[in-house]
Amino acid sequence: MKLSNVKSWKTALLISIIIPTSLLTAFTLNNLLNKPITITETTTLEATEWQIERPTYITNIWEVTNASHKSDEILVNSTIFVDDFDDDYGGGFQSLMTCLNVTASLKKGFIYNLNITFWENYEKSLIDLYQPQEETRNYELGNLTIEGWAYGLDRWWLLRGNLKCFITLKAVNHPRKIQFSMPAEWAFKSPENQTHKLEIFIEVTYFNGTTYKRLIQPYQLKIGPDSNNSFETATELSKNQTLKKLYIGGYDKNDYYKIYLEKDHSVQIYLEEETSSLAIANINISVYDPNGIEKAYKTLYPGPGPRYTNLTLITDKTGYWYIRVELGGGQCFYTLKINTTK
Ligand SMILES: [Ca+2]
Ligand SMILES: [Ca+2]
Repeated sequence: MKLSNVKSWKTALLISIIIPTSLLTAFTLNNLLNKPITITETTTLEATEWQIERPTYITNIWEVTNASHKSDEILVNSTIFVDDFDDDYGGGFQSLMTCLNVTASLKKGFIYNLNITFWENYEKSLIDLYQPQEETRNYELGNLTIEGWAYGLDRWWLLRGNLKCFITLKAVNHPRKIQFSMPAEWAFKSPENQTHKLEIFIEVTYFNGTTYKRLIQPYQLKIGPDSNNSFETATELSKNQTLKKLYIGGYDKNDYYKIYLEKDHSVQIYLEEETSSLAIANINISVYDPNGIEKAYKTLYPGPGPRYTNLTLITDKTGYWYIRVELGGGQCFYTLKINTTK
């Protein structure tokens, strides 16, 4: 073999080694950066449920629902704060303004990402996230960066199937802890008797030092009318019960309740308007005996003054006694308390 031939052979060999190696290096780096992780365990927790009667007009709700999960590896806390009910979203939409908050921390390893999806099986509804990458003042990102998000806009409600909205966040620099909060306005255009159900899935993926795992916290939010608008469909109460955040107003003109009582019992019925909702109503409250005869009656009149009333009576019959809460005007959330003694 001539020397020149040896040289060119060696060069060819060198190139043939160098090129695949550089390709391999690039491929490996690329793979390390974007390699899909293998999740060895996915745990879906029990859904946290929250519901409320559907109001007619603007009113404060101010309710918090939350979920907490703690294991040997991870602690995840989440809350959904429902701020108010609005009727001015635009385009004839009503809406619930909410704020969602998630914190997660690990004993060892790191948080990999956080994904949140919103689903509703109803065409004319949407979740408005307020442009996450522009309106950052509404967001708390902590150790997270926004990878992607989308929601139905301009009345194109559906993203895919029942998926209304998603946001995907990647953890930065392998943090052991994340803290995140975001606004989400749930807007719906539907008749007043429509019940809406929204499912939210909060997914935290983490590396525990050995393997990747995913934890899913579902939420189910529901808003819709009650079904207690007649004697026949009265909501049954038990003795000594307190019910909060009941609604009357607008389309919901009557709430009926029933309670089984024996003869010669003393009954106290207390009704109070929840004035924190910034809404008040004029209410008539009546009590009927098992034969449908009215036995007690009170009115919460318009104007300032206490927004509560008490009724007391002694039962003279055994059977179902009825309470009717009737709207005089306006709207409000109210608390209803029943106490019975022999
Ligand atoms: Ca009601
Ligand atoms: Ca009702």
